[in-house]
Amino acid sequence: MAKSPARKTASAEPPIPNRERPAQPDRYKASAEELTEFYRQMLLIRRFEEKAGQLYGMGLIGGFCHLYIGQEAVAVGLQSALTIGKDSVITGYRDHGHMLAYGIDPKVIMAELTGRAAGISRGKGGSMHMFSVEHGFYGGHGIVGAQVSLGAGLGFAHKYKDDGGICLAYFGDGAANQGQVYESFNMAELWKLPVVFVIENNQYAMGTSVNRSSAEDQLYRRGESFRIPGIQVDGMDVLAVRGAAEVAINWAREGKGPVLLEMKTYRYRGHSMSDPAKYRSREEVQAMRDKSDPIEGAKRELEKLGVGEDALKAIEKEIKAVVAESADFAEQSPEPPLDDLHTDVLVGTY
Ligand SMILES: Cc1ncc(C[n+]2csc(CCOP(=O)(O)OP(=O)(O)O)c2C)c(N)n1
Ligand SMILES: [Mg+2]
Repeated sequence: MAKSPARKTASAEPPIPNRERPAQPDRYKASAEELTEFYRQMLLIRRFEEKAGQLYGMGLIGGFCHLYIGQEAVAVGLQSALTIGKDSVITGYRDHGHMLAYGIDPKVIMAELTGRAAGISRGKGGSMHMFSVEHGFYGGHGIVGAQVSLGAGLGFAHKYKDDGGICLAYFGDGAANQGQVYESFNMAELWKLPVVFVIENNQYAMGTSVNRSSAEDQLYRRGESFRIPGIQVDGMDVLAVRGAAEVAINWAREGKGPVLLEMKTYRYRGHSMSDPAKYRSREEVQAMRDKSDPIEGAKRELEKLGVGEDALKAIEKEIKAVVAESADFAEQSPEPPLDDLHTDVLVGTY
């Protein structure tokens, strides 16, 4: 059956009768200092992930490994608008970038990837299962869409405890077709939970493009039947992401209920390290890198703000050292002792 071609641009106002809508976000006006920090964090994620890819190739990382390269502006722009210690975050298995953007030590993330005792989940979780409750980071989930329901639960906890926090619940374009997402939307709006649902639309779910799999491919509209307003955002532009983050986070924090952000982004690498990526052309990936790379975009803006080549080179150098240090740590620190095989095992009776 022929499918109508994907619509590329979003229409302005989805029709939700009698529902206040969040303001259309402006691009964030960052100072040179703030943008330098966004640039630094995005570069850290990029270089960390490149190194993780190398370690995987060398056999030092086992199991699954999903890289975040290309999507850096999403995590950095959103995380920068959160209140650490008050808000919570939950995501899927493509989680290293989120953790780095949240200020978690690259050494313990890399050590988790190599399965070492010093890793953030003591070497037992690997790439997909990392948590940091101190940072309000609730994982790291391998079941597609599961984090959306758990995110609604985190939102419920914020409301129940009246702690002023909100939850950012991230999921992919593929996960957006999961049934539990819509059960969660319903409860979240019904109970006006402080949740920002973030769809990271990187255009593919494993090898299936969003317009091959989704009847409504304008994913920001997916909350409409639950009266959840949605905003579509250029997820390759860290300032656009930060602008939208402020509107959405304020909306949820003010008690107006959940809101949906569709971040239009792109992953440069395969779905995971074992994906030969035969479902798209090299030219498609290259065109995205050339035209929309979030790090190159931030670099151009920084130059306009008067941040010179030397300052950017110094950041490159600093990041290179941080990543090298995390890789050395992850290679040299010991594996968990054998006795640890018997700890953290949940035994229940039903
Ligand atoms: C419930 C469930 N079904 C299927 C899978 C296998 N699977 C893992 S990732 C994935 C694709 C998800 O794509 P998307 O939500 O777009 O996220 P992305 O990988 O692009 O970040 C699938 C089908 C799974 N892990 N869980
Ligand atoms: Mg996807």
